[in-house]
Amino acid sequence: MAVSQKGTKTGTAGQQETFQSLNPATGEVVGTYPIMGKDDVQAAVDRAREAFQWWQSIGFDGRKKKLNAFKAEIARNLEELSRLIHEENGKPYADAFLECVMSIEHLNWAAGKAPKVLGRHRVPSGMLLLNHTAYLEYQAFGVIGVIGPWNYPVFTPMGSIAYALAAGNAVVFKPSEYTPAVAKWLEAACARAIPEAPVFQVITGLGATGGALCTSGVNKVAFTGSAPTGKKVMAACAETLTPVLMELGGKDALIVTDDADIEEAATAAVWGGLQNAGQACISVERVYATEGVYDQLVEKITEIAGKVKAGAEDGADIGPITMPRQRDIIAAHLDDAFKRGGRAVVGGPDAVHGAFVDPVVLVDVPEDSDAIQKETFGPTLPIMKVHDVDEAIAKANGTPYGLASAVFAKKRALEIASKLRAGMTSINSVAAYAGVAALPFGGVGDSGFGRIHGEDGLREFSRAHAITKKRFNTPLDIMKFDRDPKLIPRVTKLIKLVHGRG
Ligand code: TXE
Repeated sequence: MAVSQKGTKTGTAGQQETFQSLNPATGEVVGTYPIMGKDDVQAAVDRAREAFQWWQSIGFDGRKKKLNAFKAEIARNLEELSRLIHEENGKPYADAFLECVMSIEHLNWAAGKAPKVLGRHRVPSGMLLLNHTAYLEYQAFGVIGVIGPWNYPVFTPMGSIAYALAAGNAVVFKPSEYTPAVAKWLEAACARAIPEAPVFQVITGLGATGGALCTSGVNKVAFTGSAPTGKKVMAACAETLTPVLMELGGKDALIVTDDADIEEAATAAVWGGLQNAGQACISVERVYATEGVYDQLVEKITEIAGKVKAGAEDGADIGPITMPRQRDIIAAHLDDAFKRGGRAVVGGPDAVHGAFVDPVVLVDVPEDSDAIQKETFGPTLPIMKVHDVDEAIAKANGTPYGLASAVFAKKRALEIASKLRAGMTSINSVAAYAGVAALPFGGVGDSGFGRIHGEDGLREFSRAHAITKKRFNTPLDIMKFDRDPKLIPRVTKLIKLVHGRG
């Protein structure tokens, strides 16, 4: 049986090559899928282009009804989808369930808010053009290509899919080769809810299939994955000036100050760092604690994290590492940390075993080591002592990434949050922003650009269209050649009167 997943070409179905997705805990085959080539991808995009025409024709209200039916289809079959995620991605059922529930919330919000956020509305036309009515409307791009990851196989791509569909686009989705079954499930659910046209299709394959999507003539590509692959996607899209949205990795910091609630901070740090075995772009990957609370925090985190169990059995808190080669990265970061003086207060050098990685809490790790600077994407949590809040902020901002962050503090919490170079910050919790549909999600620097979720997420999948409508003529019309010679002096006077006194 093929145990390595990515790139495992397992055979041919007729002329078509196939690949398998495997249960990362057991190695059992979850499904066999075609490796789609350029022609298959093009055919899907062409079908999407046609579906887009119908999707447009039913308007915002029609789409809202249809997307609510899609949402209901997911909600009615929540257990089945959660079990499939558990099987194909490896995460515990409860975590799979949580990501489905959050995705339903987002689908609901996007469908409900799209008419108001994107629909045509009046904006002030200003003093010089008061004889015009000004309108702003957001129009769909057409077909959006979504390229997704495996770590949250529903929640992450749905951040693009739901918002792109609600904005009036058709979507062609290339899921990660580690989680095609989950994507096909979503496609089938959407087809049951919206049988009229394939507004949401899934294409399966490896990296080259994603590459083919980039050059297929889609009107925008929303990519979630690693920065190196993101650069390849951008380069491919540059050939056709196809705009891109980049949701890349992170090295998120959690700051704990002297006036924080230590019990709360420790509980959240352990959850934020270890849940989904640390395989989240918004995982807590570093903790900075000020001197006054450092010892107490390390003690509390040690106590809580010491009880977190990795395994496939019921009751295990974290599952296997989904992508086999990630285990080498985690092991290398740990190795580097230990060689450079780091110590484990939970777990140790033998944490990586088989498909699983046991939680590791580290202290005394130098700031320039891989465990502090690079994305580990595993259940490891380094805690660093800092002299004061300013040092914590400087260190939190000291990597090329800038996705999310968390602050545990009382007095200066909002001030600290505003100084963090990150797209999102939760105060006295972790990852709360991801569950607030109205808040945008995305990063800066090596964490990418563009936003999913919220009003920004809806606008990300549409283009602004500015319209003016002249209602009557005024003597102040300077936009013609045969204007009254006295007009410019008059307007000069007016402008000075209105704007010249500041
Ligand atoms: O990502 P890739 P992988 C990080 C995490 C992990 C690393 C690699 O650190 O170790 O990325 O994970 C498709 N043109 N994140 O290998 O390679 C590919 O098929 C177009 C962070 O999964 O970036 C898959 O569907 N597409 C992240 C998707 O890109 C291509 C979540 C992601 O693959 C392609 C996951 C190409 N040339 C991993 N090559 C997050 N931001 O949450 C590959 N793909």
